[in-house]
Amino acid sequence: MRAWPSPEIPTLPVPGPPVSLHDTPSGAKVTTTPTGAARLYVCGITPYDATHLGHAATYVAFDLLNRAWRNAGHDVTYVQNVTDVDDPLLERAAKVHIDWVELAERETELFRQDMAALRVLPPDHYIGAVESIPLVIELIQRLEAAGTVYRVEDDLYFSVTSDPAFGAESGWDRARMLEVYPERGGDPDRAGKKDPLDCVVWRGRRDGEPSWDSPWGSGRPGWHIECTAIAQRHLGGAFDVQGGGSDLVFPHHEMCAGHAQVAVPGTPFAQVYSHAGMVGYDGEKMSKSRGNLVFVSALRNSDVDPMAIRLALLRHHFRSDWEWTDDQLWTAVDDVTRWRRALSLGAGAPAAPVVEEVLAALADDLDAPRATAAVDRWVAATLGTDGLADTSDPDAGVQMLAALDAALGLALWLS
Ligand code: 5CA
Ligand code: ZN
Repeated sequence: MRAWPSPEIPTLPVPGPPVSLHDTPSGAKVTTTPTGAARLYVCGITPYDATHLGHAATYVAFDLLNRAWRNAGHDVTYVQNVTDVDDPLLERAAKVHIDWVELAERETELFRQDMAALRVLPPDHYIGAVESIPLVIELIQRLEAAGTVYRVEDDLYFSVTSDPAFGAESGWDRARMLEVYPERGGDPDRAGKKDPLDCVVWRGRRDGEPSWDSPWGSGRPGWHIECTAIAQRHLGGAFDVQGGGSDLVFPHHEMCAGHAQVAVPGTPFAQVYSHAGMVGYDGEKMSKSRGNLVFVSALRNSDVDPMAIRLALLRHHFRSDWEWTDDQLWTAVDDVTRWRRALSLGAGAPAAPVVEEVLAALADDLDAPRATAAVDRWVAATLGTDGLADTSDPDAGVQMLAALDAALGLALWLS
């Protein structure tokens, strides 16, 4: 599937430090050590509604990782999926009487435009679930050969206990898994399952649903197997980072890890699992099913500068849960105006130590609040908010513009 156009990224004169990231399974901060290109998989959208600020926050977070690796001198291979066939998409399409393919295409296109506006670097491989059905079938055949799948009526299930490491990705106990499972697409009470936590890998055809031929009869892929198949094919085993929002810690990433580790024993799915916090609005997690959404496209349509949206997101650490309020956006609009004013002066307070601090903060578990605070201090010094403007560095503006663009994805170049 087509991704979106890549923005130009300036090359910085001084490389950034190695990149460390909090790893969900170990609970520790791990220094990533890519060999060759850094390999990143970030779970993509289920395109049944427009991109909200929660999605945007998660994709901007992993965009910081992509940029931090590049600034540290690595090439990056970035893969993202689109869950373009799944229960919520089909349910929404039926509800609003629109063809599911059309709905998926429309919302995916809007997502591309939102990501491009926010200057999120595109994935190298942007892969839909539908187009990856042959990969999914191949992977299920491997699981079948390993004796880890079984049939319940027309559906095929993966036996979670076949992965000795099952549970290690989330670190959750069974009670917690069982509690959350039904809310996140699981069916613990389905009769005939060997273990309530087993998950569907191939869902037999239902009336009114799209289906594809397979060795197990016509049907469609389960959710988790989709990401496993796409990541394994395009990134190989033990890739550097699996990313997504914290609502994917369990079951999604646990199941992906399970499928992959059974298909290729001895090779972990990913080396690091990194999770972004949940963005809330009006007291609850912003979610398509709850309907408490602020859409990126709606803000763009009301002429909000996408760089202000991006800055508002960057003011929060990506791993924290936080609540969106409209005044954060207006603060960011003011900040962008002030930053642009300082950058337009050309000369300013010394840039090199600020650039170093920005790169160091981002390489340290993507600490954007620390990075943006360093920029605030530079802006204040340059504008002389205390009446004493510091313009001792003649090239400060150009250096800062490049660093803000390359590291934070904030393009504040003056037209
Ligand atoms: N298609 C699957 C992943 S394979 C999916 O979860 N799609 S999604 O459209 O529901 O979410 C896309 C991404 O946005 C996921 O990484 C999800 O964790 C993240 N996300 C969803 N809601 C929020 C939120 N309120 N705050 C932060 N991130 C969110
Ligand atoms: Zn996924």
